[in-house]
Amino acid sequence: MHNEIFFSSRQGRKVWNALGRIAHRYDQEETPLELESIAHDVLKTIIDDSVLKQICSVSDNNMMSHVVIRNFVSIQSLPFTPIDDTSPDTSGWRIPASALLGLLKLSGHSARSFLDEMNGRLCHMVMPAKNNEKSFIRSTKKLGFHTEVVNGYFIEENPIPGKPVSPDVFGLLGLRNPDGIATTLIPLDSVLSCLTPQIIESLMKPQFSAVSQSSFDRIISINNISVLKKLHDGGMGLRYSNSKLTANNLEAVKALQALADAISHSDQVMQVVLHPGDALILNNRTCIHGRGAITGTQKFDGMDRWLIRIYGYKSSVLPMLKTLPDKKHIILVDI
Ligand SMILES: O=C(O)CCC(=O)C(=O)O
Ligand SMILES: [Fe+2]
Repeated sequence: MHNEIFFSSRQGRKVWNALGRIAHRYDQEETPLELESIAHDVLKTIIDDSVLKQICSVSDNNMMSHVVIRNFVSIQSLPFTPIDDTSPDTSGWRIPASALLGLLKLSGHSARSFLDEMNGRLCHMVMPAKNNEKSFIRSTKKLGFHTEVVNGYFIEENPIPGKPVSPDVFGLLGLRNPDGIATTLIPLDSVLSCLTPQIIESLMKPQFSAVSQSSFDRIISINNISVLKKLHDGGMGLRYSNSKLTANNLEAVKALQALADAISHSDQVMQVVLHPGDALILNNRTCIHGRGAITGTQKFDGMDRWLIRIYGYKSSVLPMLKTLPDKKHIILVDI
């Protein structure tokens, strides 16, 4: 099975037009769960079964670490790239947002966000921002390899509702990318093949801690966790961040260093340039990702690089999430 699917421009236009008929009726921040299921039904009538199978395989931890769909939605009109972390109030980007929601749903995932990250915003804006120093640095720096929400538990760790849970997958959709800046990926199996059995064993012991990534407004930490975890479907899952994951003893320090070395020396890094309308779904257990620095490319002229990012959870995980009563897509993490 291939990681890359190519839509013809006719198919991409079909997705835009079909979702254009429904997207204006829903606000993806208010009623995303209704929108994702309607978008799912619409996409299902457009996408053939063999492609659907490819898309679904990203949810199987033994299958594909990621899937890219080129020209998934042909972008026909778009507001300027925001410059300050806010969503544009014009509706021009609702169609791509609903396309990504529908695609995640087709892959077997429902969209969720965290109240503690950008006030619960579901569609994260990935673009250079200059609203303050912190967001400028965060949004333009090189992003070392990581998994999303490194401080979230896996379902295999039996978290009780109210504990943070890491998304199973996340989706990125390219809206603008004038400098062709790549998202970088490494599949976990290629990293594991560079580690000794002893290091793998050390990484599987609950001797690490993790804290929230910088986009969170609050520090949420989890302790006594492992870096590698056997998953329910038999595969291996990873949580990783160079800066947010710490080792709690000497054995753990050595193992984490060996992992960092394997990642930084990997010859299996894939560069995925998301052009406007390209979608990428990453399995957040079996793939690590990053991005080169975009410092210096930003112009703040409305044409800067712009991606949207949405987290997705498998249906079996949803009951483990505590959510806001009136906005069931927003996850509440207990203090
Ligand atoms: O900008 C990219 O290509 C990836 C962004 C990313 O990893 C993130 O926002 O967490
Ligand atoms: Fe990321």
